[in-house]
Amino acid sequence: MEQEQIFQSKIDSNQSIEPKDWMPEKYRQTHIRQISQHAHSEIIGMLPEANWITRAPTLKRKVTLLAKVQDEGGHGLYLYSACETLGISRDELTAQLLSGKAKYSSIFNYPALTWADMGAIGWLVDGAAIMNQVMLTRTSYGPYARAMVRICKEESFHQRQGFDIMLTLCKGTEVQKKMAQDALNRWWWPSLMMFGPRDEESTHTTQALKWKIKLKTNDELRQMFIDQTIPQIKLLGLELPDKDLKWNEERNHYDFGQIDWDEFWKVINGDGPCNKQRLESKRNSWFEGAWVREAALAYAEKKSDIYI
Ligand code: BYC
Repeated sequence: MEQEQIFQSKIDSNQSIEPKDWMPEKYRQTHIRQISQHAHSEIIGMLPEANWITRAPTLKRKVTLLAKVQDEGGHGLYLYSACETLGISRDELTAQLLSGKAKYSSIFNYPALTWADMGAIGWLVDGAAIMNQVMLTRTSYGPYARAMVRICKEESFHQRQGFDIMLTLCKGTEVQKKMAQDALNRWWWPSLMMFGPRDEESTHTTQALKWKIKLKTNDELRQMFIDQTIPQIKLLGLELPDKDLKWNEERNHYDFGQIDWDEFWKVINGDGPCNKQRLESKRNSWFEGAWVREAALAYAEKKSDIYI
């Protein structure tokens, strides 16, 4: 009881919790869940964009996309390391992902159909990610908060490169502008779903706010994202992807239409457009890459023999 009070008072006074500090088991488990889901999202998130590296329209776009996908891999690795400080191994986390037990962000279960999707993903998906993750730089668990600082810097760059792709397409031919509009229409609703279920249906929010894992609720962040993005859509000269998007003077926010929550729950429960394909692809690369892990291990062992 006393330990629990000391722990909560640390959180209330904005001190960070470090790996060797006492923490309630539920706090530890909640972090393993959230940080590992986040890490898996970064790793699975490499797949839709990697699909376009070989088809990027110019060398400059190819190099930039390659660097972005590589950054996402790096984010996954910082996050797995932060998660390991809670007493779970990387192998256990990988096994949870490959078995389909672990969740990852719903957004990566949608297909990237055209080059404009590379613009929409960078702009909207990384944009939604930043809105959520800037808050996480001040989350209570130290290793997670510190990992988020660098991740956010890189995500901001990704968002700009995505917007730059959209801007170029919107200044281009009619066909290119149409492609940009189609990408916006398809990625808009899944991007809003990234923030999670409505507050009244969110299982973890109340406790997460108390422990300062979350500093804002799912609905608050979703609204902030919408308010920030509408002026950008207008600047691109694109049509709004939802006919109910209207500025509400009284609320000082944009009103928006109904999110299809049935679709959301279907996707997070494994039945979205690309769930099977994503996991299959990850499993294949894990098994096909076994020789690389074995070779790296043999090399490390050989090197440590030399230095002993
Ligand atoms: N997708 O009680 P709730 C990126 C689950 S990667 C799937 O509100 P919580 C990027 C939730 O896990 C972006 N599942 O949960 C990478 C829970 O299920 P369980 C990833 C979702 O945790 C490459 C249940 O629904 N970002 O940026 O309080 C390229 C009830 O929800 C989703 C992060 O992971 C979803 N969208 O709040 C480009 C950020 N939403 O676990 C970009 C860190 C909810 O009880 N995570 N669920 O079975 C978070 O901030 C929070 O976990 C969430 C959800 C806001 C996502």
